Amino acid sequence: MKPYNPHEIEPRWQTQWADEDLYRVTEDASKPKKYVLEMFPYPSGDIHMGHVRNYTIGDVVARFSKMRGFDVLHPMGWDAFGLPAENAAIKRNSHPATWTHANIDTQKASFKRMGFSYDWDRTVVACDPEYYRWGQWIFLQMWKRGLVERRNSPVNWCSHCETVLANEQVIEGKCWRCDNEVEKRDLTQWYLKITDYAQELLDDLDQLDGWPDRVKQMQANWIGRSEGAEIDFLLCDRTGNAPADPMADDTITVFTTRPDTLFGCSFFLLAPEYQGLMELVEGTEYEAAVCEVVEAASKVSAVERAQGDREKHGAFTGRYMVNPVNGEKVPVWVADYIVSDYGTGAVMAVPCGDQRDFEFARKYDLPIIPIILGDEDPLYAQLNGVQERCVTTVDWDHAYDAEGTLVQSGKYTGMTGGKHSPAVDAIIDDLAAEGKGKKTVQFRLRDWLISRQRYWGNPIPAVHCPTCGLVPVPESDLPVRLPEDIDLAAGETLATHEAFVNTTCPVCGGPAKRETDTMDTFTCSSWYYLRYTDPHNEELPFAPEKANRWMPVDQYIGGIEHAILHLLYSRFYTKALRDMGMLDFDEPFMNLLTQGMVLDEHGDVMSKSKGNVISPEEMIAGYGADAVRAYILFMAPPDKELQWNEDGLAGIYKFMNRAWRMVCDLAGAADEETLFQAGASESEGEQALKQLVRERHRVVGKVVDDFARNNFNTAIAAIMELTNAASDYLRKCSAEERAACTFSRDFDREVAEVIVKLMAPIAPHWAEELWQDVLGHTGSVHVQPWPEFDPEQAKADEVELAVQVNGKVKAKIVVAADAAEDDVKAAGLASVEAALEGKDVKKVVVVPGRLVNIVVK
Ligand code: ANZ
Ligand code: ZN
Repeated sequence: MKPYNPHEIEPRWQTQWADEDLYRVTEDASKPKKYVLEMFPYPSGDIHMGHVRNYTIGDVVARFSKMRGFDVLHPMGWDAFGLPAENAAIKRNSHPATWTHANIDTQKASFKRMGFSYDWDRTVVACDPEYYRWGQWIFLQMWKRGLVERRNSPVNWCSHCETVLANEQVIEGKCWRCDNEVEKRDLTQWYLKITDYAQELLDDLDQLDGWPDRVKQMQANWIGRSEGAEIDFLLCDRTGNAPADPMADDTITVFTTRPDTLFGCSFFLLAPEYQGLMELVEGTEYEAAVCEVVEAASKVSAVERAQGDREKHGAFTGRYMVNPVNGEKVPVWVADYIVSDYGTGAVMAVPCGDQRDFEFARKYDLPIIPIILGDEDPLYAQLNGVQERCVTTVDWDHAYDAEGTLVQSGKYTGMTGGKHSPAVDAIIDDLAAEGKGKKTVQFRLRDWLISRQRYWGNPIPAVHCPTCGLVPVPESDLPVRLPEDIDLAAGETLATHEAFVNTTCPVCGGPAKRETDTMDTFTCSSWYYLRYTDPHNEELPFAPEKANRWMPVDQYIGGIEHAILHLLYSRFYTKALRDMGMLDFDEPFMNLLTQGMVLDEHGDVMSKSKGNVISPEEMIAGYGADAVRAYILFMAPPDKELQWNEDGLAGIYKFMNRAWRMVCDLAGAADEETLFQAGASESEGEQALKQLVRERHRVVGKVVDDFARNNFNTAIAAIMELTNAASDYLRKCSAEERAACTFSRDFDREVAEVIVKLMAPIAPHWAEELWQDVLGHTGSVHVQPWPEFDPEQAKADEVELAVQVNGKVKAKIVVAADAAEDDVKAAGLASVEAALEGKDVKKVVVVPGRLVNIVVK
């Protein structure tokens, strides 16, 4: 018998598959399509276990789908723009393209060693002008449709990366890439108006049944829809008098989700960045204190400032606003927990109902007027039904933010207040009738800032002309190519590269300057999955009919770190392209699997700095790629963490050797042409054979179910059970006994083939060698149809049930698999007769196939 030698067979099959072009996409419209996609990697060089896990999962799904009769698209590419390449180039005094392409080559070789079934002809490389050209084209179409805007506003700046960042790239106030504290700067930048799609991005999460709830929840929170109202307050003049002309443009509008609390507004807050704040205090005694707060706030990120537990800082401006419901004058303060880019940047502070306002009021000794109470509050008896204000402060230790009864609230007194309460509607309706407010919806989602001040990205196709202004580059001039002759190490940038910058205006032909910002690399990853459907198209980013055939992606696999960033941006791009008539669906990814992390032996995250990285290449060198694949799939459900354990890998390797021998034995037995005839006795051997027949059908059915639910670990466990049954059969069924059975000699061989096919998606080289060399087929196992199974034959004749008395197992019984429930109950009761002596049986419950539970008193 031929021994299993992964190091010999793996490279051999990899070469042969490539020579045969086995994984070329067929585009066979007669079959149902399946698009299996793993998030394309950043080409950082070596692959790590996270890659191996991600791409092994995708490969199993792709191979299984193909054997199940689907027309499969399973591509791979490289998210090849970005800072690491640029930084590496500066350090090495070379070009980012050199570093990037070298890494792509290394990584691609590793992927080949893993035996992944990609159609390499469809590779997308984001830094390739043939690809980024179409990213520019899409940008121009968005511009035409009003989805592109260039505007000045405070932005997130990472001084370490020397570029601005999108909101999504600021994680708890820090740069997502380098962990540096992010600062605010006022800059003119390019934005994509993702907020135009805020409502749809939220609503369509409901279509995504195949996404983890956690990811949908994170997106919903990020989009952050709040229903509320905008309410206008009048600004008093510097002497504190309300403006004589009530239509004066001295109004400041607030956004509130709680208009029902207007009678409890005891001060008014502006964000430190609020436009016009300085005007309010200019030249007054309050100016210095206000400036101090503004100054201090500019050093802390907005995200951090908005966090509830942070100490709040503020200063009085000396000015007053008029509360529109009762004409009361309330003082205006600047407060650092108010952020400028949410709502209007102005807030009506209601310390009795809002915890942040409550803390601020306590710190600065401002009134906390009780206007909403729960009936358990001691004040309730005193104030219930009282319309006029008589109590102006409380001794509470925190705000009351639940539903309650309005008190001291004029004609609204007695109504139920709280978020979405009747009082909210009543007050908004009245204010709206007087022209002082209106219902609105606020989203937390901001427009996507896409311009970056770095070289290694997709150039924004725009020209600044002194005569014509900002002009898009004509489509026929695309791509705007990155200049190759740039000396990054010497500090050269696109902005200082004369040959790049100086151009002519496409409108007037006069001298003009190119835009020198490049696009966020997340623009590249927002549509690459569409390019795979038509990768060589030279007329368009993709032909709509191709994308519409393959899309949406049926199974997408990637890390949870993209729960918001990439997944939200891609959903936006898809919707924008749909509205351009390029696509006829709403959502790009139907099913999303976020794979769990691979941790080291101690459960720690692997990192180069900790020196605990387990190298996939070393593991492949030791056990072969197939064992690494099988191990990764077997050790944990794909969405759970996986703690590395080399003994486990060795265990899987042993199993593969055992199963290999089993297949060889079964194939050998078939060669002997042993004929099975009618069995006479219920011998051990015949039992083992019966069991193997059942297992053969049961396991095929189970693997189909498990694969469909991405439960690869339990599928492999089932395949192990099948090989155990086969081994039992070979051990117990002697040659003579085989000669006394009804089964044909083909059965041994059938079992061998079933095992090989079930393993094919998991261990592709192992299976291919057995299929072609040991079982003697010509043609690849990977294009064979999946084995059939008969659920009837999978049924056991008899099943063993545990018998419990009050939850404790007391006996085991064996009953016919199709026994009636009453018979099972009777058998169960009989088996524990002694234990039931003198007891009162209250209830008998049968859990089919598992147990009989008897409840006694
Ligand atoms: C009065 C009020 C009373 C509020 C009350 C809350 C409770 P969400 O739910 O997140 O949308 N707010 C509005 N703009 C703000 C800004 N730019 N910075 C900080 N806070 C701001 O939050 C809406 C509430 O957050 C608004 O409703 C406002 O406070 C505050 F019992 O108005 B509320
Ligand atoms: Zn940074």
